[in-house]
Parts: sequence; C-alpha cells; structure tokens
Amino acid sequence: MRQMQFAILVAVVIIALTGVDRAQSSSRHKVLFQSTRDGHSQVYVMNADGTGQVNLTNTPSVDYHPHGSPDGSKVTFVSRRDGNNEIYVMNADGSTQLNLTKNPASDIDPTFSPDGKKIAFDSDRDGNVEIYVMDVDGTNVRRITNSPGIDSHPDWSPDGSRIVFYSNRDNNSQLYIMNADGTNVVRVTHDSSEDLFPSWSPDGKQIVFQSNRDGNPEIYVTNVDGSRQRRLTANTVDDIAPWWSPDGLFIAFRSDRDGNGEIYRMKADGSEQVRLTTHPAADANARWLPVRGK
Ligand SMILES: [Ca+2]
Ligand SMILES: [Ca+2]
Ligand SMILES: [Ca+2]
Repeated sequence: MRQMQFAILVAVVIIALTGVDRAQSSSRHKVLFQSTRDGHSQVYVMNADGTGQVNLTNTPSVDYHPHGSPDGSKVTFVSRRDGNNEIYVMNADGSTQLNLTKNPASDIDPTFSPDGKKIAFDSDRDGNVEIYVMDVDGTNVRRITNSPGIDSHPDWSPDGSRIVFYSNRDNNSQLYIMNADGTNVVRVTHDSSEDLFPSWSPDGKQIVFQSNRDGNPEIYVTNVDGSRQRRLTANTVDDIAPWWSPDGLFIAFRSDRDGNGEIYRMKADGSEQVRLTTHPAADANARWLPVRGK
C-alpha cells in the first residue's frame, strides 16, 4: 500500500514538473511580424508557439515594422498606402488603421513608450535619418537626435526615461542610449563591426542586438553599461532583428538558417531556439504583442 502511495506521488510530481516545463517553454504573449506570403509585405500576428497566424492589415499596400502597445490593445506599423513610408496605428485586431505622420519623408521604425502615450520613430524629414517622438495621436512631434549620421531603431527603457538606438555618427553603426528628451547621449558598444537593432530587456538591465563582429550577423546581449557582451546565436547565415518578450523570458528574431527568412524564438540565454514560421516567403521583424490579464 505504501509502495502504491509512493508510485502515485512520483506520478503526480512528474506530471506537475512536465506541466511547469511546458508553461515555461512558451509564452502567453503574441508575436507580431511582417511577411510577403500574400504577395507583398503585410503585418501578421501569431501565438508564441507559431500557431494561429493571421494577416492583420489586409491591404493592397506594403505594411511592415509592427510594434504592440504595452496594454496589447494597439499596433503601430509602417505603411506606404499613402505614397511614402508613414507611421500608422490600428487596433490589435486590425481595425481602424490611421496615418499618424502624413509627411512626405520616410517615417519608419515606430515603438510605443512603456506608458503607451508616445511613439518613437525615425524619419529623414530634416535631411538625414533622426529619431523623433510624438504623442500617440500623431501630435506634438519633436526631434530628439541631431547628428549628420543615421540615427535609427529606437526602443524605450522599461521606465520610459531613456531610449536605446543605433547610429553611425562615429563611423560604423554602434549602440547608444539617451534620455527620452534626447539629452545625455552615451555610447554603449565600442567595436569596429555593425551593431544594430537594439531591444531593451523588461528588467531594464540588458539590451539584445544584432552584430556582425564574428563574421556574419548574430544575436548578442550586453549589459546596459556595455559590459558582459555575449553571443546567443551561432550560424553562418543571418540571425537578425531580435526583440525581448514582455515577460523577459524569450527573444524573438529572424533567421535564414532554414533557407529563407523565418521567425524564431529562443530563451533569453540563447537556449531552446525554436522556429515559429514555416513559409517560403520572407518572414521578418518579430515584435511581441503583450497579452494582459489571465
Ligand atoms: Ca512619410
Ligand atoms: Ca542623424
Ligand atoms: Ca519564411
């Protein structure tokens, strides 16, 4: 009898542990991405295990660069439907798509601030690529970088006080951090490679980015002060454009390791790299769409 009780206890523990493992191997948050699978670039969303892939924009225009609002209710993205690159916002189900920029320049790379009230983006409206911040209704636009180089791809610190970006102002593209008003610019990486596409960790301590320092584009992580830089991927093809999940557990990115651009997900330490898309078209620019509650 005691032996049977022990066997049942062991079985219960195994089932419980397996359940925990399964819960940690995915995420309740969703993944936004862009794909040309419907003939031209559109914005899609899927579950964090790759199921349930849905075209959100459904337009004849080119739509790309999606980013989800912190409460998961909105998606900002870029569209060319009005003749040039503009920042748009829509509801997370794809309804009510609105042009926020309405500027003849190229306006790209939008990211919501952590309080959901502002959107950072980059634009060449003043002659070269600079980073701008606007309110979520498109008003109150202000430029926050001013260098003759390319200043691009802003992402906010979790407390909203700072913005990480890449710039080639000092020759090659490197990571920089500034206050959210553009003051106090600090260089984070100091190498001769191209360091691109930074995304801030939800705990505020690290930044994930892409670099070709080891010969081809791979995903790296650094502490915010530039210390402890380490590589998470190791393939001879492109591993690019990483984005940290809202729960801090995962990093989504694009890899060409299976012959064409696909969205992958790995744990934040680089382990358990899993492919989420399986389509011959180009799938790129994964960003997480937070799912609140539950
Ligand atoms: Ca524009
Ligand atoms: Ca610039
Ligand atoms: Ca693909």
